[in-house]
Amino acid sequence: MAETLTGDVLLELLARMLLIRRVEEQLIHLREDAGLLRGHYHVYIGQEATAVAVCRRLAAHDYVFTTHRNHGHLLARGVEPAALIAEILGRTTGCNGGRGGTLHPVAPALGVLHTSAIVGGALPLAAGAALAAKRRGTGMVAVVFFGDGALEEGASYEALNLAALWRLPLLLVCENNSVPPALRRAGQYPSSTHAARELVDVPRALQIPAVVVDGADPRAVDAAVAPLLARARAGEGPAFVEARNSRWPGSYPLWPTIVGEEFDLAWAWEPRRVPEALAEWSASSDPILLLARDLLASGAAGRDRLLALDTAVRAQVAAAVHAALAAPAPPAERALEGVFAPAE
Ligand SMILES: Cc1ncc(C[n+]2csc(CCOP(=O)(O)OP(=O)(O)O)c2C)c(N)n1
Ligand SMILES: [Mg+2]
Repeated sequence: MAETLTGDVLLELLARMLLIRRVEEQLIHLREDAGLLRGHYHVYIGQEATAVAVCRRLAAHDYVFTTHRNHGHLLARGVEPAALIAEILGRTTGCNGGRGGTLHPVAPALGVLHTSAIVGGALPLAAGAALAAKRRGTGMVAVVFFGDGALEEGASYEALNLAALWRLPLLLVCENNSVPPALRRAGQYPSSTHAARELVDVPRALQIPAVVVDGADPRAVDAAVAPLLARARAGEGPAFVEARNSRWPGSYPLWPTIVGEEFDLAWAWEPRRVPEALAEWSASSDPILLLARDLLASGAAGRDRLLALDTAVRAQVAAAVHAALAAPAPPAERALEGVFAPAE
């Protein structure tokens, strides 16, 4: 039985969720106001609770694999915001020296060995890392975050099957991010592009235990993943979590945009100030507002404490953006370093 998260832990999780939200708002500004992001990009806004709850349960040496929607996973894992922002802007101080950009940032020291923008691409790689972890016999696990779309890819089936056959220490976190609010906690949510009745039917067919969880509730995510990680560490094999989230209205496929106005934590107690276009999502599905309201209702924190936390996060993110913008782009003559083909 997983322990209940204390108010202090939930406040820490809230701070990490706010960090992800504020970093990504700044990325949107850097593109929309300053034209500084090249290419398209994806944000994790609305899914923050899933990453912070899963990553809090990981040990320093565990592996994390993620997707095109990776910013939240990397920040939850502990990548410095300045290093991530610099990477996305293509600066030398980025976590890959500015060579990976938004789709391929890595952080090997934190076990983030690879980020695959190929839908489904991370699953076989994570299964490989889990195999390495199993052979070492040190209780390490690999966690792979992927979208519901990844279950339409053949490579995912092969990875699931091998993980089950070889009892790999692999936690599969499928982030199903377009579920209507009423169906986040339970109930069938069939996909229009998948023949399975429910996504969890797929791993279950391969004898992989699978649970559905409200991805907007960090306590629910924690309660689901804690025993599954313990099981994987004990050699009992892979497990699958379908974390259901409801899509943020600003999450247009290629060019996310701030809807209405920038997020305000005070919306937790002043819902009438929420812009019309965000009102429904904010009330039912914004994981930060849901948690802030719970912390206030339970007396774990007051408004002043929450606002102070947000002020500190905003200052941290402003400093990170400043540092990233001050860093240079890599010089053109170093473009062929770190690639397999020899520089002629
Ligand atoms: C193999 C492959 N096909 C198509 C794409 C283009 N593509 C990028 S993101 C995406 C949607 C993926 O949906 P999902 O896995 O549910 O992730 P979400 O964006 O909803 O988080 C697609 C089709 C891709 N990157 N890789
Ligand atoms: Mg999806």
